[in-house]
Amino acid sequence: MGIKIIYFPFKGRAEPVRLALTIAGIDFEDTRVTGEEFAKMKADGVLPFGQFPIIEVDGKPLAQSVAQLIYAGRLAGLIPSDTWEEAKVMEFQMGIEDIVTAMIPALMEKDEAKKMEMKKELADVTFPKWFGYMEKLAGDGGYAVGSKLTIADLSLYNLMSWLKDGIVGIPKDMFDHGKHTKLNKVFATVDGHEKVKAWNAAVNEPKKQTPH
Ligand SMILES: N[C@@H](CCC(=O)N[C@@H](CS)C(=O)NCC(=O)O)C(=O)O
Repeated sequence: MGIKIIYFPFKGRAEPVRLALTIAGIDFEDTRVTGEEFAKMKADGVLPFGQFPIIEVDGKPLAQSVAQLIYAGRLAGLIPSDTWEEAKVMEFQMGIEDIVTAMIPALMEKDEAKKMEMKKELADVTFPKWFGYMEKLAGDGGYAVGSKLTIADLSLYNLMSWLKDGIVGIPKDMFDHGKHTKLNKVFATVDGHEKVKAWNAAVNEPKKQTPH
């Protein structure tokens, strides 16, 4: 089986899939392309929703990052077999999707003054509210759900890492004020995973890039 992940040259929505496959030791082609190459693929009609990320499994395309993560997560054993636990993982996962969806407009805004205003709203209102929900929902043993690593941990880790790495206009210490103990524990679980440490050292550290 050949898996190829095609995305922009940053973590973004592709990183949890990259991490799931890395943790499982499943080989994949990590293809990172420019905006021009993306535009060409979009114009050529090879992206089912006209969006990245896209993965190809034996040449067959799969869009939508959550569908991709479910696919990779199953291969990697990062989705519980118990139906209720699986639903709880997806509950957490979709909460993360809601936060990402809420933050994208500010990152894409071109007008600098408006962009900073939108980021202030994120920092002051949106993030405290949503990460407050996630903190309540998370388990206290270092996992979002249950007592084993799941795709929800990888997605939370990815989102928190964007914010901890630093996005202009959003305090990078937002998780350091004692309000997100459980979320920080999940972050530490993933960050301390041997395969994730090796991946970060090889791939992310040399070219730290964060959304703007
Ligand atoms: N629900 C989709 C959202 C994908 C999405 O918004 N992708 C962005 C990049 S992260 C994109 O392709 N933007 C360019 C465009 O829509 O033209 C997913 O999770 O895959």
